[in-house]
Amino acid sequence: MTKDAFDLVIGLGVSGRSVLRYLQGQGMAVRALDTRQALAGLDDLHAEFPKLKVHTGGFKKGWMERARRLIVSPGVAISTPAIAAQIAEGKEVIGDIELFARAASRPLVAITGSNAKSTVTTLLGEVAEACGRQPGVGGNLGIPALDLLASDAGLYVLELSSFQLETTYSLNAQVATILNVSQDHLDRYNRFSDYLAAKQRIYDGCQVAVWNRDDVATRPQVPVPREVTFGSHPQADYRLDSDRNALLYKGETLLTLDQLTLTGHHNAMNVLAVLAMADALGLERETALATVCAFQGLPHRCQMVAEAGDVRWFNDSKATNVGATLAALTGIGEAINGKVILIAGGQGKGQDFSPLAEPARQYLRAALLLGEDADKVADGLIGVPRERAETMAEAVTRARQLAQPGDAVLLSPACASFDMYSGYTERGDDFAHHAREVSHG
Ligand code: UMA
Ligand code: ADP
Repeated sequence: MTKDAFDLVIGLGVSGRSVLRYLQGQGMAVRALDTRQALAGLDDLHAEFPKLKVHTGGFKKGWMERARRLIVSPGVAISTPAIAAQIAEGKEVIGDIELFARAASRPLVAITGSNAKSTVTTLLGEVAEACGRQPGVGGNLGIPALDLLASDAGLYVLELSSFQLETTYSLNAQVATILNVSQDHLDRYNRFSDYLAAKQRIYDGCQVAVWNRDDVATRPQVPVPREVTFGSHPQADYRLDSDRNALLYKGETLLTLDQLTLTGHHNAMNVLAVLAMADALGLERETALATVCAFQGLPHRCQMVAEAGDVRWFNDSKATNVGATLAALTGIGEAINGKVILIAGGQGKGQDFSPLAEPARQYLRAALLLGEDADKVADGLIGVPRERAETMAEAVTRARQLAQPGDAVLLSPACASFDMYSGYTERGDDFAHHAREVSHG
């Protein structure tokens, strides 16, 4: 290595900063850049890394050319011309997960999918914890992967996004899964097949692939030593038997659905995936079953936030794509006696909303649509009464007027929130606040 060789970290958000901590801890020379001119938290950055050379406001050409390798944050597309040019020159371009995979000395469980990643990652982490394996849980969720290396974990459970997988080459997970695939992030990918290909990278070098027998796109497209399946398909190893309302493993009943705190078909799938992975890791079955039964789910995922006048209010703000909203609409629609009033809309990310039309006709009393792509969502809900709302407060007030006893009001936007909020948690909190206000006066 030449005397002034350096790694260039691109993107100074949560993951970029974890990369800086890790590389500096390894004694590596690093520089960092962010294409945003006015980068928030620059003072904190300088306080944490006093000697770091930082550039903001674009890709500094000289640094891009001279860097030994580029460590790119997940939110920065590697198809960006300045990065693509370096790839074409043969430069190594990787992300934080690749650095993590090269350094981790404990078994790794890698979890991706269009939906359910956080739920499944958290629940598997809880199972591993209850089984005494001291898991390090993070990745796209919570603690960035490289920060987990500092703790004394016995096992890593990582949620991985397609963006992270794009820049990962040596994952070699002990257990890897794609939970499900539906349209998402089409503002970043030119074709759906590119998104799928990124997800499939999770199986590279894995020991056990756990895939969804109901969703063929989740099946590994590379040979893997062992495959285990879950789903409602008769041939799934871990199977939901809807006639018996039970979860089975190769015909043997593991538990009945009424033992679970979680509800809905989608959550039954999530529990099956967790049990399949727990078995693949050799975790104790009885402890795993007790843990999944007690799990109450995460906030902002079909979470009941208010109930009054026989109307229930559900916050599913984390539904940022059509697949998640379909699951919520069907799950809640089937579970209640009345109808659903859906609050949806936001940034549509180039999705096709028409898959919502049929369940919408079946379960909806009305849809109230918010945000930048409200009209596009409305176009997908043909045949259902639709109204536009300018604010969450307006949508909630109107929902209260429309709701009849036995109904549910569901915030499940099928869209990102950034046109109106800092993120899905702020959107969900806003909904919950107004829902409680109109419910309880
Ligand atoms: N930036 C640039 N140029 C660009 C784009 C971004 O310089 O063209 C800079 C921004 O100015 C900002 C920084 O990059 O300073 C942000 O980097 P980032 O967008 O990669 O975000 P991080 O803060 O590093 O967080 C990332 C994940 N974000 C994304 O993938 C967009 C976090 O997932 C993850 O928790 C974190 O790493 C730790 O691993 C968030 C997410 O929304 C929760 N993920 C998507 C999802 O779940 O759908 C994939
Ligand atoms: P992710 O981390 O992949 O976004 P989450 O667990 O945070 O996953 O859930 C995101 C959204 O997907 C929530 O709205 C949740 O209700 C919904 N969801 C959870 N499990 C499933 C599933 N198996 N299929 C479809 N949608 C799901």
